[in-house]
Amino acid sequence: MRKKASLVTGANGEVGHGLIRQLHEAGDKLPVIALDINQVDDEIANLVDDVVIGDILDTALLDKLMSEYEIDTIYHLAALLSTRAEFTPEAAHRVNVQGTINLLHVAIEQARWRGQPVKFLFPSSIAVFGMPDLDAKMDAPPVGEDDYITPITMYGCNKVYCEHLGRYYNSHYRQLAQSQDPHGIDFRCVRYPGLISAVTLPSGGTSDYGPEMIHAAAKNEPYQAFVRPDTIIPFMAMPDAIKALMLLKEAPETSLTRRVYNITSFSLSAEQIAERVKAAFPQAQIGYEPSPGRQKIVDSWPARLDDSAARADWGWSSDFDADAAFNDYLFPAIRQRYQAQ
Ligand code: AKB
Repeated sequence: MRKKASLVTGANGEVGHGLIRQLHEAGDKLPVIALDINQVDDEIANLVDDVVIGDILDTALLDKLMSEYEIDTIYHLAALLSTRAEFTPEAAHRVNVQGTINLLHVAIEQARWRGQPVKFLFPSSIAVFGMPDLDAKMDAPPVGEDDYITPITMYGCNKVYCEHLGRYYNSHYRQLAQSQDPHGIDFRCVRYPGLISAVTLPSGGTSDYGPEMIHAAAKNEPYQAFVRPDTIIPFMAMPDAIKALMLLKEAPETSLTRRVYNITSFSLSAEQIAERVKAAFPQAQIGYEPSPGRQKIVDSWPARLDDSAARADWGWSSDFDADAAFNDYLFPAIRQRYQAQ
Protein backbone atom coordinates (compact mmCIF):
# COMPACT_ATOMS: atom_id res chain seq x y z
CA MET A 1 0.00 0.00 0.00
CA ARG A 2 1.22 3.49 -0.80
CA LYS A 3 1.46 5.93 2.07
CA LYS A 4 -0.84 8.98 1.95
CA ALA A 5 1.17 12.22 1.97
CA SER A 6 1.31 15.93 1.14
CA LEU A 7 3.89 17.09 -1.39
CA VAL A 8 5.60 20.48 -1.07
CA THR A 9 7.63 21.60 -4.11
CA GLY A 10 10.14 24.42 -3.70
CA ALA A 11 10.36 23.26 -0.09
CA ASN A 12 13.60 25.10 0.59
CA GLY A 13 12.27 28.46 -0.60
CA GLU A 14 10.86 31.23 1.56
CA VAL A 15 7.24 30.10 1.50
CA GLY A 16 8.34 26.45 1.78
CA HIS A 17 10.14 27.20 5.04
CA GLY A 18 7.10 28.95 6.50
CA LEU A 19 4.64 26.35 5.28
CA ILE A 20 6.57 23.30 6.49
CA ARG A 21 7.00 24.86 9.93
CA GLN A 22 3.29 25.59 10.05
CA LEU A 23 2.28 22.07 8.96
CA HIS A 24 4.56 20.71 11.66
CA GLU A 25 3.32 23.05 14.39
CA ALA A 26 -0.31 22.44 13.50
CA GLY A 27 0.32 18.69 13.86
CA ASP A 28 -0.88 18.07 10.30
CA LYS A 29 -1.87 14.42 10.13
CA LEU A 30 -0.38 13.73 6.71
CA PRO A 31 3.30 12.92 6.25
CA VAL A 32 5.06 15.64 4.26
CA ILE A 33 7.39 15.05 1.31
CA ALA A 34 9.69 18.02 0.67
CA LEU A 35 10.87 18.33 -2.93
CA ASP A 36 13.48 20.87 -3.97
CA ILE A 37 16.15 21.21 -6.63
CA ASN A 38 18.59 22.34 -3.92
CA GLN A 39 19.57 20.74 -0.65
CA VAL A 40 16.93 21.38 1.99
CA ASP A 41 18.09 23.19 5.14
CA ASP A 42 18.40 20.87 8.13
CA GLU A 43 15.83 22.74 10.20
CA ILE A 44 13.25 22.01 7.48
CA ALA A 45 14.47 18.52 6.61
CA ASN A 46 14.01 17.57 10.27
CA LEU A 47 10.32 18.52 10.16
CA VAL A 48 9.29 16.37 7.18
CA ASP A 49 8.98 12.67 6.50
CA ASP A 50 10.95 12.51 3.28
CA VAL A 51 13.26 14.90 1.42
CA VAL A 52 13.62 14.47 -2.31
CA ILE A 53 16.26 16.50 -4.12
CA GLY A 54 15.30 16.80 -7.76
CA ASP A 55 13.81 18.78 -10.59
CA ILE A 56 10.07 19.23 -11.19
CA LEU A 57 10.90 18.83 -14.90
CA ASP A 58 12.10 15.27 -14.24
CA THR A 59 8.96 13.26 -14.96
CA ALA A 60 10.68 9.98 -14.02
CA LEU A 61 11.24 11.39 -10.56
CA LEU A 62 7.59 12.46 -10.30
CA ASP A 63 6.46 8.99 -11.49
CA LYS A 64 8.60 7.40 -8.80
CA LEU A 65 7.00 9.64 -6.18
CA MET A 66 3.57 8.59 -7.41
CA SER A 67 4.52 4.94 -7.19
CA GLU A 68 5.61 5.38 -3.58
CA TYR A 69 3.00 7.77 -2.21
CA GLU A 70 -0.70 8.44 -2.47
CA ILE A 71 -0.50 12.20 -2.80
CA ASP A 72 -3.44 13.89 -1.13
CA THR A 73 -2.44 17.56 -1.29
CA ILE A 74 0.13 19.36 -3.43
CA TYR A 75 1.59 22.72 -2.44
CA HIS A 76 3.32 23.69 -5.65
CA LEU A 77 5.66 26.49 -4.58
CA ALA A 78 8.67 25.94 -6.88
CA ALA A 79 9.25 28.80 -9.35
CA LEU A 80 11.87 31.13 -10.77
CA LEU A 81 10.95 34.61 -9.50
CA SER A 82 10.48 37.76 -11.55
CA THR A 83 14.02 39.18 -11.70
CA ARG A 84 15.79 35.86 -12.18
CA ALA A 85 13.29 34.82 -14.86
CA GLU A 86 14.21 37.85 -17.00
CA PHE A 87 17.78 36.60 -17.38
CA THR A 88 16.69 33.24 -18.80
CA PRO A 89 13.07 33.67 -19.92
CA GLU A 90 12.75 30.36 -21.78
CA ALA A 91 14.25 28.42 -18.89
CA ALA A 92 11.85 30.24 -16.55
CA HIS A 93 8.98 29.25 -18.81
CA ARG A 94 10.05 25.61 -18.61
CA VAL A 95 10.27 25.61 -14.82
CA ASN A 96 7.26 27.82 -14.13
CA VAL A 97 4.86 26.47 -16.76
CA GLN A 98 6.00 22.96 -17.77
CA GLY A 99 6.91 22.31 -14.13
CA THR A 100 3.37 23.28 -13.11
CA ILE A 101 1.80 21.11 -15.82
CA ASN A 102 3.89 18.19 -14.56
CA LEU A 103 2.51 18.69 -11.05
CA LEU A 104 -1.06 19.17 -12.31
CA HIS A 105 -0.62 15.86 -14.14
CA VAL A 106 0.54 14.20 -10.92
CA ALA A 107 -2.55 15.59 -9.19
CA ILE A 108 -5.03 14.39 -11.78
CA GLU A 109 -3.43 10.93 -12.02
CA GLN A 110 -3.50 10.56 -8.26
CA ALA A 111 -7.12 11.72 -8.09
CA ARG A 112 -8.16 9.07 -10.60
CA TRP A 113 -6.28 6.32 -8.82
CA ARG A 114 -7.81 7.01 -5.46
CA GLY A 115 -11.24 8.14 -6.63
CA GLN A 116 -11.07 11.42 -4.74
CA PRO A 117 -9.95 14.91 -5.69
CA VAL A 118 -6.40 16.03 -4.92
CA LYS A 119 -6.07 19.53 -3.47
CA PHE A 120 -3.64 21.69 -5.42
CA LEU A 121 -2.48 24.88 -3.67
CA PHE A 122 -0.72 27.33 -5.93
CA PRO A 123 0.82 30.69 -5.07
CA SER A 124 0.47 33.23 -7.85
CA SER A 125 1.61 36.84 -7.57
CA ILE A 126 0.97 40.55 -8.07
CA ALA A 127 3.27 40.04 -11.06
CA VAL A 128 0.20 38.95 -13.07
CA PHE A 129 -0.84 42.61 -13.21
CA GLY A 130 0.56 45.22 -15.59
CA MET A 131 -0.46 48.80 -14.84
CA PRO A 132 -0.23 50.87 -18.04
CA ASP A 133 1.82 53.69 -16.46
CA LEU A 134 2.71 55.27 -13.14
CA ASP A 135 -0.21 57.74 -13.14
CA ALA A 136 -2.69 54.92 -13.75
CA LYS A 137 -1.01 52.89 -10.99
CA MET A 138 -1.24 55.71 -8.46
CA ASP A 139 -4.79 56.75 -9.41
CA ALA A 140 -6.30 53.26 -9.63
CA PRO A 141 -8.59 52.11 -6.81
CA PRO A 142 -7.54 48.79 -5.21
CA VAL A 143 -7.12 46.46 -8.17
CA GLY A 144 -9.49 43.49 -8.46
CA GLU A 145 -8.68 39.98 -9.68
CA ASP A 146 -9.72 40.55 -13.27
CA ASP A 147 -8.31 44.03 -13.88
CA TYR A 148 -5.08 44.92 -15.69
CA ILE A 149 -4.02 41.36 -16.48
CA THR A 150 -1.26 42.51 -18.83
CA PRO A 151 1.97 41.36 -17.15
CA ILE A 152 5.29 42.65 -18.48
CA THR A 153 7.53 39.91 -17.05
CA MET A 154 8.03 36.29 -18.09
CA TYR A 155 7.27 35.32 -14.48
CA GLY A 156 3.99 37.29 -14.54
CA CYS A 157 3.00 35.71 -17.88
CA ASN A 158 3.86 32.27 -16.48
CA LYS A 159 1.81 32.82 -13.33
CA VAL A 160 -1.30 34.06 -15.12
CA TYR A 161 -1.14 31.15 -17.59
CA CYS A 162 -0.74 28.67 -14.72
CA GLU A 163 -3.79 30.18 -13.03
CA HIS A 164 -5.71 29.36 -16.21
CA LEU A 165 -4.19 25.89 -16.37
CA GLY A 166 -5.30 25.27 -12.80
CA ARG A 167 -8.84 26.30 -13.69
CA TYR A 168 -8.69 24.07 -16.79
CA TYR A 169 -7.48 21.00 -14.88
CA ASN A 170 -10.03 21.77 -12.17
CA SER A 171 -13.07 22.08 -14.40
CA HIS A 172 -12.47 21.22 -18.05
CA TYR A 173 -9.75 18.58 -18.30
CA ARG A 174 -10.28 16.29 -21.33
CA GLN A 175 -13.77 17.70 -21.76
CA LEU A 176 -14.37 15.81 -25.02
CA ALA A 177 -13.66 12.34 -23.59
CA GLN A 178 -16.48 9.77 -23.92
CA SER A 179 -16.84 9.33 -20.20
CA GLN A 180 -16.09 12.09 -17.77
CA ASP A 181 -14.10 11.05 -14.72
CA PRO A 182 -15.71 12.75 -11.70
CA HIS A 183 -12.43 12.75 -9.77
CA GLY A 184 -10.20 15.63 -10.63
CA ILE A 185 -8.19 18.27 -8.91
CA ASP A 186 -9.34 20.90 -6.50
CA PHE A 187 -7.21 23.87 -7.59
CA ARG A 188 -6.94 26.86 -5.25
CA CYS A 189 -4.70 29.86 -5.76
CA VAL A 190 -3.71 33.02 -3.89
CA ARG A 191 -1.91 35.93 -5.48
CA TYR A 192 0.79 37.03 -3.07
CA PRO A 193 2.02 40.61 -2.81
CA GLY A 194 5.71 41.16 -1.91
CA LEU A 195 6.47 38.81 1.00
CA ILE A 196 8.72 39.60 3.95
CA SER A 197 10.02 36.86 6.22
CA ALA A 198 12.04 37.19 9.40
CA VAL A 199 13.62 33.80 8.82
CA THR A 200 14.76 33.74 5.19
CA LEU A 201 15.87 36.18 2.51
CA PRO A 202 14.24 35.97 -0.90
CA SER A 203 16.37 35.53 -3.99
CA GLY A 204 15.62 36.52 -7.54
CA GLY A 205 12.48 38.57 -6.89
CA THR A 206 11.79 42.22 -7.69
CA SER A 207 10.01 42.98 -4.42
CA ASP A 208 13.22 41.93 -2.64
CA TYR A 209 14.25 45.52 -1.78
CA GLY A 210 11.74 45.44 1.13
CA PRO A 211 13.18 42.43 2.96
CA GLU A 212 16.76 43.21 1.89
CA MET A 213 16.58 46.64 3.55
CA ILE A 214 15.61 45.19 6.91
CA HIS A 215 18.06 42.29 6.89
CA ALA A 216 20.94 44.59 5.83
CA ALA A 217 20.17 47.03 8.67
CA ALA A 218 20.09 44.22 11.22
CA LYS A 219 23.46 42.99 9.92
CA ASN A 220 24.79 46.54 10.15
CA GLU A 221 25.49 46.60 6.41
CA PRO A 222 24.82 49.57 4.12
CA TYR A 223 22.04 49.00 1.58
CA GLN A 224 21.23 50.64 -1.75
CA ALA A 225 17.64 50.01 -2.80
CA PHE A 226 17.23 49.28 -6.52
CA VAL A 227 14.02 51.37 -6.68
CA ARG A 228 13.04 55.03 -6.16
CA PRO A 229 11.97 56.05 -2.64
CA ASP A 230 8.37 56.68 -3.81
CA THR A 231 7.96 53.14 -5.21
CA ILE A 232 4.87 51.56 -3.69
CA ILE A 233 3.49 48.00 -3.81
CA PRO A 234 1.55 45.84 -1.37
CA PHE A 235 3.51 43.67 1.07
CA MET A 236 2.68 40.88 3.52
CA ALA A 237 4.46 39.29 6.46
CA MET A 238 5.23 35.61 5.95
CA PRO A 239 2.96 34.29 8.74
CA ASP A 240 0.00 35.93 6.98
CA ALA A 241 1.06 34.37 3.66
CA ILE A 242 1.00 30.93 5.26
CA LYS A 243 -2.25 31.65 7.08
CA ALA A 244 -3.89 32.55 3.76
CA LEU A 245 -2.77 29.30 2.14
CA MET A 246 -4.13 27.28 5.08
CA LEU A 247 -7.43 29.16 5.22
CA LEU A 248 -7.98 28.70 1.51
CA LYS A 249 -7.07 25.01 1.73
CA GLU A 250 -9.61 24.41 4.50
CA ALA A 251 -12.45 26.46 2.98
CA PRO A 252 -15.50 24.41 1.97
CA GLU A 253 -15.57 24.14 -1.81
CA THR A 254 -19.14 25.46 -1.87
CA SER A 255 -17.96 28.79 -0.43
CA LEU A 256 -15.52 29.44 -3.28
CA THR A 257 -16.81 31.76 -5.98
CA ARG A 258 -13.51 31.65 -7.87
CA ARG A 259 -10.28 29.64 -8.06
CA VAL A 260 -7.83 32.57 -7.90
CA TYR A 261 -7.89 35.19 -5.13
CA ASN A 262 -6.06 38.45 -4.48
CA ILE A 263 -4.79 38.87 -0.92
CA THR A 264 -3.04 41.83 0.64
CA SER A 265 -1.91 43.27 3.98
CA PHE A 266 -0.38 46.77 3.71
CA SER A 267 0.98 49.02 0.97
CA LEU A 268 4.11 51.03 1.74
CA SER A 269 6.60 53.00 -0.31
CA ALA A 270 10.29 52.07 -0.21
CA GLU A 271 10.87 55.27 1.76
CA GLN A 272 8.19 54.40 4.31
CA ILE A 273 9.86 51.02 4.82
CA ALA A 274 13.26 52.72 5.15
CA GLU A 275 11.85 55.15 7.79
CA ARG A 276 10.55 52.25 9.84
CA VAL A 277 13.88 50.42 9.51
CA LYS A 278 15.86 53.51 10.55
CA ALA A 279 13.63 53.99 13.59
CA ALA A 280 14.35 50.41 14.69
CA PHE A 281 18.03 50.33 13.67
CA PRO A 282 19.32 53.91 14.04
CA GLN A 283 22.70 52.96 12.52
CA ALA A 284 21.03 51.80 9.25
CA GLN A 285 22.53 53.28 6.07
CA ILE A 286 19.91 53.11 3.34
CA GLY A 287 20.33 54.79 -0.04
CA TYR A 288 18.66 54.52 -3.44
CA GLU A 289 20.25 53.46 -6.72
CA PRO A 290 17.26 52.69 -8.94
CA SER A 291 17.90 50.06 -11.58
CA PRO A 292 15.82 51.15 -14.61
CA GLY A 293 14.82 47.60 -15.57
CA ARG A 294 13.75 46.46 -12.12
CA GLN A 295 12.09 49.82 -11.44
CA LYS A 296 9.95 49.38 -14.54
CA ILE A 297 8.82 45.97 -13.31
CA VAL A 298 7.82 47.23 -9.86
CA ASP A 299 6.10 50.27 -11.40
CA SER A 300 3.94 47.87 -13.43
CA TRP A 301 2.59 46.24 -10.24
CA PRO A 302 -0.45 47.75 -8.50
CA ALA A 303 -0.07 50.00 -5.47
CA ARG A 304 -3.10 48.47 -3.80
CA LEU A 305 -5.09 45.26 -4.21
CA ASP A 306 -8.75 44.51 -3.64
CA ASP A 307 -8.99 41.29 -1.64
CA SER A 308 -12.70 41.52 -0.82
CA ALA A 309 -13.49 38.18 -2.54
CA ALA A 310 -11.06 36.31 -0.27
CA ARG A 311 -12.54 38.09 2.76
CA ALA A 312 -16.09 37.21 1.78
CA ASP A 313 -15.53 33.64 0.57
CA TRP A 314 -13.10 32.14 3.05
CA GLY A 315 -12.78 34.64 5.87
CA TRP A 316 -9.39 36.04 4.89
CA SER A 317 -8.03 38.82 7.07
CA SER A 318 -4.46 39.79 7.72
CA ASP A 319 -3.13 39.49 11.29
CA PHE A 320 -0.21 41.83 10.59
CA ASP A 321 -0.86 45.41 9.51
CA ALA A 322 2.29 47.46 8.88
CA ASP A 323 2.85 48.26 12.59
CA ALA A 324 2.41 44.67 13.71
CA ALA A 325 4.45 43.27 10.82
CA PHE A 326 7.47 45.46 11.52
CA ASN A 327 7.32 45.98 15.27
CA ASP A 328 5.96 42.67 16.52
CA TYR A 329 7.23 40.19 13.92
CA LEU A 330 10.07 41.36 11.66
CA PHE A 331 12.24 43.61 13.81
CA PRO A 332 12.45 41.46 16.97
CA ALA A 333 13.01 38.19 15.07
CA ILE A 334 15.53 39.60 12.59
CA ARG A 335 17.45 41.40 15.32
CA GLN A 336 17.65 38.21 17.34
CA ARG A 337 18.67 36.17 14.30
CA TYR A 338 21.74 38.24 13.54
CA GLN A 339 22.65 38.85 17.19
CA ALA A 340 22.77 35.10 17.66
CA GLN A 341 25.26 34.66 14.79
C1 AKB B 1 8.96 38.64 -7.06
O1 AKB B 1 9.41 39.75 -6.73
O2 AKB B 1 9.18 38.08 -8.13
C2 AKB B 1 8.03 37.96 -6.09
C3 AKB B 1 6.62 38.28 -6.42
C4 AKB B 1 6.11 39.65 -6.23
O3 AKB B 1 5.92 37.40 -6.82
N1 AKB B 1 8.32 38.34 -4.76
